[in-house]
Amino acid sequence: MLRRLAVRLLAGAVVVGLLAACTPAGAEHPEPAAAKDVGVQLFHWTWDAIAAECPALAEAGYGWVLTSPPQEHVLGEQWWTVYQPVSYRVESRLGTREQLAAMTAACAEVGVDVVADAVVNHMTGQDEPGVGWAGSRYAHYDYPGLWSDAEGHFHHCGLTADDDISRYDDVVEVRSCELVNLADLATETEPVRARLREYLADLVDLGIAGVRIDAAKHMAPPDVEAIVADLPAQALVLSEVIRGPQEPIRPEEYLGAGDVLEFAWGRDVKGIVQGGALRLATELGSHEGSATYLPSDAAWIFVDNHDTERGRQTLSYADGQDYVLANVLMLASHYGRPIVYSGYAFSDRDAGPEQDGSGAVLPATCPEDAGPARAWADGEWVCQHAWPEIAGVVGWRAAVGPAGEDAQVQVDGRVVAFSRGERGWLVVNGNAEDVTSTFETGLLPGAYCDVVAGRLADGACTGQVVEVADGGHATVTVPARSAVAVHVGARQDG
Ligand code: LAG
Ligand code: CA
Repeated sequence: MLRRLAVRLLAGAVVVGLLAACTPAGAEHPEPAAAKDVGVQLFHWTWDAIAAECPALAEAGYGWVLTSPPQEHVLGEQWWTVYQPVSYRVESRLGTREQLAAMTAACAEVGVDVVADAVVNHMTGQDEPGVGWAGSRYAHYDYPGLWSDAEGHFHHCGLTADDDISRYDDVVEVRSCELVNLADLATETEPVRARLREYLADLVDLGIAGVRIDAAKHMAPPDVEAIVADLPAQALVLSEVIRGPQEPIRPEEYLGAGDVLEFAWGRDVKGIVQGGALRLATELGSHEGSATYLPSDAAWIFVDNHDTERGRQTLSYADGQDYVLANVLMLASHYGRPIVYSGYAFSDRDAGPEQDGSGAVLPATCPEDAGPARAWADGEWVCQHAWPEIAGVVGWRAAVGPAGEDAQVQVDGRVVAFSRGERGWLVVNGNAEDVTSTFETGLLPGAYCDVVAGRLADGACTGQVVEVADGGHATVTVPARSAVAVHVGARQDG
């Protein structure tokens, strides 16, 4: 289903007559939409910690969680050991099979879906034999009872000196050679596909509602389609296909398997936020903007993820207020659907999360003052999803629902306002100074609480109250490089 894009960019006008000019006094406010399309990637959160967090996620307005890979993996402290599968036993340093099932049950109880990261392109990258987290023995191309070279389960591409991928402009190499020495599964063969389907079916039995397909670019689209073929129709499938401008493999090729992660959005929004012309963010993915984005209804966007926060292509928690602005723009976006990222602080790219003596990951906890201004020590859980500014706008998105016919954008210089009919209104300020202005909000008259800087607690707003007058006008101060967001679910006089 194609969602209608109703972006209207009206440069240079502070107040533009949009929506009905007057609303009858005392008209009924609409109910919040209670939409559930915001995901959150809880990178390296344990199953127990996610289970404990789900009520807060539901309360904030998140619809689903993306976990780190749940299968048995190689030993080692680095974060990326979980991307080297040893078997498909659901037993990892993030928790046991029982804990995973308990997590999906606890989250389902509060209406939050759990989506697992599925590593199905490859096995380990270890040249020496070893033992995995759950005790399974393995060698680079031999996983007893599962995969072996003798049975033809692996690719040996023979196209490069060490069988490693070297050229991303060669489709065959990208899909049949090894990604950083990781033993590459022969995903075009039926036995391999069948066993991978079995793994995903097991995850579904454990209550998993969808999968991220790790390294999808490194498998041909029919392989990915075959691997996800038996998932329930409503399951979320997120293919990870990193868009490379000069590369022949296009993310669009994977739409037959389900939805696809759009890497371009996070890369493009970084420069836009740093430059301050926030209007440009509303054009990302629209026809005027870039014809190269995935179709909106199949695209998932993100400011950063665990890979990009370790590179320089996107913003990350270390960018503080710019990161908040980018997240607000994502959550207000008419394009695609958003995934908020939440990880731990690091200065070494390889550093894993804090672990106990056995290597089990310690449960995540969020500091009380988690937010853009805090200084983070290595290993601390950054809890971006709980930063008040981000969580508040997640609640805004849940309350206003998907952008429909009533979705509008108004631009005045570096100030951009998003209107969502009578359900909500949001404004971002790309200037280095506060801006006070009178806006046409489209809202019914009333006193609304700004959920970026404040919260409605026991009927009182801890931040700015936006007084909407008859006709929808409101005079609002938008803090420098920040935002104000109001919605029908947080009315002081409601
Ligand atoms: C992904 N998407 O396609 C993940 O998002 C990404 O995080 C994974 O790489 C990659 N695919 C493989 O699943 C990560 C790290 C790599 C790491 C790899 C395997 O970014 O740095 O490679 O996981 O653990 C590491 C070393 C390599 C080494 C390899 C094999 O960095 O030097 O060759 O392990 O031992
Ligand atoms: Ca492959």
